[in-house]
Amino acid sequence: MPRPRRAALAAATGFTLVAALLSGCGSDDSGTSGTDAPGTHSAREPEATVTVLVEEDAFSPADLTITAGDTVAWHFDGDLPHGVQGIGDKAMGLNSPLFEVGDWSYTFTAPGEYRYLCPLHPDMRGTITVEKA
Ligand SMILES: [Cu+2]
Repeated sequence: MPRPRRAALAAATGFTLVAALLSGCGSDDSGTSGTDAPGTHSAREPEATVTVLVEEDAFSPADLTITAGDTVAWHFDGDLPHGVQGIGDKAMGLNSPLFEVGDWSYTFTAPGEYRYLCPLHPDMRGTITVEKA
């Protein structure tokens, strides 16, 4: 289990990123959190942040399915440095710094299958499947 302080930090980081994304694209639903207008949120699920834990020899979960617009936050907390690096053209934007302890997140806007590995430990692999929103 992550220590509460670090978990709070990760949550805050993810929220800031989503908030920045919302304001950046001029979405009209920013600032309406807390209100629940009937019929406005049934067509589309709100964006979510899903956490992948980076363990010493694996990503957990290694295979993950999300919806376009969702953010994946990788949480690093170990004794060895690890990173997230996309495999192939589709996942070219996936390229994190190396962390022993830290958090890195990426928002997936286009549907598809994104494969990645840890550049230092190529046996550590994962796949993010992004479904159409
Ligand atoms: Cu690694």
